[in-house]
Amino acid sequence: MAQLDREQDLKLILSQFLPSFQLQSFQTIETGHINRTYHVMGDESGVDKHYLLQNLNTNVFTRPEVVTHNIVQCSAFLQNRCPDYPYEILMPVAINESDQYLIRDGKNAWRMFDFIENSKSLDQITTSHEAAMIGEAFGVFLAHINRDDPKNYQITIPDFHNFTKRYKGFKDFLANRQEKYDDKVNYLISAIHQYAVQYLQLEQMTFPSRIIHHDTKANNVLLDKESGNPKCIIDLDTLMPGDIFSDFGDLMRTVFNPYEEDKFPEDGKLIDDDVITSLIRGFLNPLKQLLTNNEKTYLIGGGKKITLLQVLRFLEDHLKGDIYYQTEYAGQNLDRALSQMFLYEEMERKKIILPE
Ligand code: GN1
Ligand code: MG
Repeated sequence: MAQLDREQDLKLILSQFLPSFQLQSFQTIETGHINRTYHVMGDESGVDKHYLLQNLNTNVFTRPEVVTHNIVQCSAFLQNRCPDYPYEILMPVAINESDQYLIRDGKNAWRMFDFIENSKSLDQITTSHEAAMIGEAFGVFLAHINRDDPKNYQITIPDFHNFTKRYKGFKDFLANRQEKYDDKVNYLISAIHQYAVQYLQLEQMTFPSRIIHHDTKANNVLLDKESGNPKCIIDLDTLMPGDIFSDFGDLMRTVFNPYEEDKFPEDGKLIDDDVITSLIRGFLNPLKQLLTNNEKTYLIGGGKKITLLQVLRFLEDHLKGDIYYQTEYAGQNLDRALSQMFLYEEMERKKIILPE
């Protein structure tokens, strides 16, 4: 879409949220693979204001009202019931001071947040201190939000991290195709089959239902630009009941990987051991009281599952013609799947253990 058309669109949406806001400029934020996100800057009754405006992907989030319910439930709980919660809280902007937060226009769903100033996020972690901060940020978030009852949250994407169901779906999908695959795809398919067995077994066990973020990439923590301390947990779209392994798993997947998501080389190595230890300690410390021994025992194994699940999801999307994740070039989902598989195999080789 041309820049001018986009600007007209954004103005129209913004006028419905905040009639007195005058848009001056905007920037597209490119980090997510699913929603379209804009940093909008302008004037509101003489005051300079910045917001984050998002167009939700309704093919993925088919019930945006329910996504909004979960976010508002979480943010209101942290605001009203957790006076000791140390970070900023993302509350969506209410439309014209109502208790509605979504603008629907056919298939489109728009929502808005205050822009968190003086912050930065890290796509790659390079120091133990950074890893400790990221781990702690999610640990603290989970410790607080799990004072609430998981029953207050609805499932927005059923079986989102259910390996058993996704693996079965993947096998059925392959069985219904008569394709010949190239070497890379064949390697990925057979490696997925090989590593899947342990996770099918793990998922036979029952673990407590937790309120979890479900997308704990390192860059979903905003850090203070100067001090580097955690400032805000963002991207609460997939916040819903699940197990603790999902959230530890996406931390392993993103913090242990010194490369971009689609660039882990075949002979790549994980981040240094002390960074790994710092992440784990940072995450577990705030959760000492909450987690059961069983959750701790299976934390690393359960966490690794998320990287393998991601291989499967990227590969399936590649084979289906890139219908789910946004891509910047043809073949990117295959690159993502291969990179995540090399990362996964490095985690297997490394035999990560919980520090004392
Ligand atoms: C998607 O759009 P983004 O980057 O927040 C995906 C996550 C994946 C991630 C992989 C709803 O998140 O599950 O882990 O890409 N979100 C959804 O980088 O599928
Ligand atoms: Mg996300």
